[in-house]
Amino acid sequence: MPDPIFVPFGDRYTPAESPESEAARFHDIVRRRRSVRMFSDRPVSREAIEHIVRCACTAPSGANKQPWRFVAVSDPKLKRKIRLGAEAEERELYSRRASAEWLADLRPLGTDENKEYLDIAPWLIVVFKLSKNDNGGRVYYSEESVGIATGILLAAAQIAGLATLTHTPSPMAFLGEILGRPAHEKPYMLIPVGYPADDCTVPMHALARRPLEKSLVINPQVEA
Ligand code: IYR
Repeated sequence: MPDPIFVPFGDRYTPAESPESEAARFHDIVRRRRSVRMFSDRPVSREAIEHIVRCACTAPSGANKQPWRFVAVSDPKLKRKIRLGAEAEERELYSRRASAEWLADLRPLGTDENKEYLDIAPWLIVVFKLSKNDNGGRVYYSEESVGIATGILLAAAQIAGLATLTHTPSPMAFLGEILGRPAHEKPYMLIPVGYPADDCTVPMHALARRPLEKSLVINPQVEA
């Protein structure tokens, strides 16, 4: 087992402005991210996708095992297969699997089993979570690690001016089969990436964010 080696924290990010104004500027960008289901077929370069995934891969992960794989798909035939696979699962969900409560919760989003956007968006990034390393070794906190990486991916796409959707057709085993992934790669999320269609609409319902006081609690004082 090699001894740990420490090096000076050199290449630090030091923004020009204060933490308050830098965070506020970031908020002004991320608050405008919307889950988009109406994409334009306008192309997005492979280079843009590479930069976005490079951002995602900076995520912290348990013991730095980086338990993720991002499979980027632009090939129309593959996208079609993915669409058909997703629609088959979603048909089951909407007609049988989902409870009445779930369907009622989805109603304001106006979603259904039709997933045309999987054909239209120029890229589908399929996120896989590794259940073990490629060399068979252990991974740790993979759910958290891949979740963080996916969050950074969404933010990077937003900064790049690209829209995304966090799509989770369930179950997602068909993605591993269509994309020929090994058994230790578990489908985690399907993320269409592209520009919104010119006439894109988004559900009003999903715009609302709770006021900060409902999400942030500071210094709760509990009597001993
Ligand atoms: N996966 C389905 C259903 C769905 C579920 C949730 I929770 C959402 O927030 C949105 C949709 C679909 O994509 O239609």
